[in-house]
Amino acid sequence: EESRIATPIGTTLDRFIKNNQENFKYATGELSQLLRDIALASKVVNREVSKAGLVDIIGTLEAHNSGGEQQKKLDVLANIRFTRALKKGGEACALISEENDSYEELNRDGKYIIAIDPLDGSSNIDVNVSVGTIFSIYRRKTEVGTPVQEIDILQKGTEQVAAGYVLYGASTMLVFTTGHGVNGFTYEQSLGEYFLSNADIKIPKDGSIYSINEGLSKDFLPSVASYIDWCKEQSFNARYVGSLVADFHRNMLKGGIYIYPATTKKAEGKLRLIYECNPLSFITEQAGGLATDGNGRIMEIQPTTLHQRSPFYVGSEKLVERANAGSKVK
Ligand code: AHM
Ligand code: MG
Repeated sequence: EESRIATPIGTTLDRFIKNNQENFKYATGELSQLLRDIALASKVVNREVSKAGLVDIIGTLEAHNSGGEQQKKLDVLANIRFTRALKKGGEACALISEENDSYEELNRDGKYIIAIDPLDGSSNIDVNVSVGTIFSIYRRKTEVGTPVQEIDILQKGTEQVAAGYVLYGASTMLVFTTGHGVNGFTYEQSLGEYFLSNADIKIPKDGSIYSINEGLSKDFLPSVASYIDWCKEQSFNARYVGSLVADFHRNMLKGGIYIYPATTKKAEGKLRLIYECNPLSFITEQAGGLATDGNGRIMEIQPTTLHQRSPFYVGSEKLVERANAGSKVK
């Protein structure tokens, strides 16, 4: 049952969470706290990302004072920031991160599992192009206080209670859902606050943008190749940043399709199911769009390993439906 958003544009994230308490499942305040923890860590990461071009300069300056503390890569730093915030918060019992081979146990008394890609698209940082954080929140299946089990970790996307992303772009945004629509917040640096800027986001049902790495076209399957030909016949706009959150965000607001397909070389595509595809799929569906692996719904895939990959088709309903239909015809 849909609850309306009880918050006007311009309210702070904190107030939004308070005003919409009934939209935060289980309403115990823990999920709200988790989102606050994530928001706080994202501000720290934002500060570091925005200084990225100065790293070498500041690094040499600091080497004078602090005895040359080793400069860490930003994706590693982001992982540390988010892990620390979630550990301190205490609500999470385990963390799955792109940066770690296996999951990390946090607080056994925590009720939630977090999956995160702390800094996606990090190869773009060196050239001052947008990057993002993607996250997903699940309830644990096993009893609180006991060790985390595989059934807690390997949950389907349909089990998500919240998901979101942070886009470190021209301005920094936090976009998330708790299963009651999607809302976007823009960060105001000097005040250190996120303000509601995009309430109840809906993906246009149709669109005219396609986003795919066409450099791989020699390895495309026939269904993908003919779908892309169709996009060109329509004179669609090709837009591809190569930073998933940026490509996703643009298509969600403008209408379009993003595809990271299976190729003849990589049958599973590139993107990771648990902390890239699933959170963006939850947001997409909440915004009225579709997310599939070229066949079925992403969120119904049962994960079998932590870092498993999946082909990813996401965006406007009509476009994704058509691409899907194409992959079913032989
Ligand atoms: P990463 O997690 O190693 O940063 O890779 C994920 C990124 C996405 O942000 C982006 O959509 C995709 O890889 C681009 O891949 P490609 O360069 O193959 O087009
Ligand atoms: Mg990634």
